[in-house]
Amino acid sequence: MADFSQLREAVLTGNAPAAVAAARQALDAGVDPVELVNQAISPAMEEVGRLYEAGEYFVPELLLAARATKEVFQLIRPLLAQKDIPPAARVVLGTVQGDLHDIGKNLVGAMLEGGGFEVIDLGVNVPPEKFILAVEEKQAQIVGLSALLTTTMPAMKKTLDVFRTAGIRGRIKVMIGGAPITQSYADSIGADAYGENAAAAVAIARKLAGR
Ligand code: B1M
Repeated sequence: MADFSQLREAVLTGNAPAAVAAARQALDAGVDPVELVNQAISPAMEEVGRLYEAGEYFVPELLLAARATKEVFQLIRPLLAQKDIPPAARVVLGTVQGDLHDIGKNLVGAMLEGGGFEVIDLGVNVPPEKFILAVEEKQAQIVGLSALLTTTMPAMKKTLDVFRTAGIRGRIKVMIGGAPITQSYADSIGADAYGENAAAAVAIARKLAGR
């Protein structure tokens, strides 16, 4: 396995130029971008979250780490898109209304792209109607909802309720995820699937797409 210690360290310390340089070096050495996300970026950001919860990191450190990750994504996104695989399905992805957390959602999006899905990322604080417009416009088969706050979990239920009212629920599969989400919550609101992490999200999306 490749040595990702420099890249992990650069993300942890929020050093965007060093993170991009380490990522570029790994890619030039032939490392698969999906492996890079899985083995370096994802664990590094999970560690950043843990350090914040432990009171060792504060908001500025979080934002710097998030920026470093974002810049690495800018580098690897075109490479993920270049992979010679027909799209497994179209996924409309977003963080639900009221919630501004996007690091985990971005990881999920990058991993889905790496797994051959076409991802339409609507960003954060996405109202149900915006998901519906994107589903209609892009003829998407899967919708991915992310939430990081217990206070925005009900927005997932609301989003599903609006899908039902709008008559699109039968046409799409809905996967939900985020730190406070559980399988039982997904069952309780009638989502089709729960993804525990970005790697699991890809496997689940494949199942939902019938692959
Ligand atoms: Co906020 N925040 N935050 N925050 N923040 C949490 C979530 C919190 C647990 C921290 C804490 O207090 N311990 C807490 C929520 C408590 C609760 O709800 N019970 C919290 C709070 C309270 C808040 C604010 C209210 C703080 C305030 O202003 N007083 C505020 C809310 C803003 C808002 O959304 N309206 C806020 C703000 C912020 C920042 C802006 C500073 C920043 C976000 C920056 C950004 O996202 N661009 C931030 C961060 C970074 C965190 C923590 C520290 C880290 C989250 C993260 O990025 N984790 C977080 C504590 C924590 O989780 N340890 C916290 C790393 C990421 C890789 O993991 O997002 O879980 P995660 O994603 C995983 C899985 O969950 C899963 O896969 C991902 C990759 O493996 N997954 C999916 C995620 N979405 C998925 C979708 C899927 C499938 C899997 O399918 C579609």
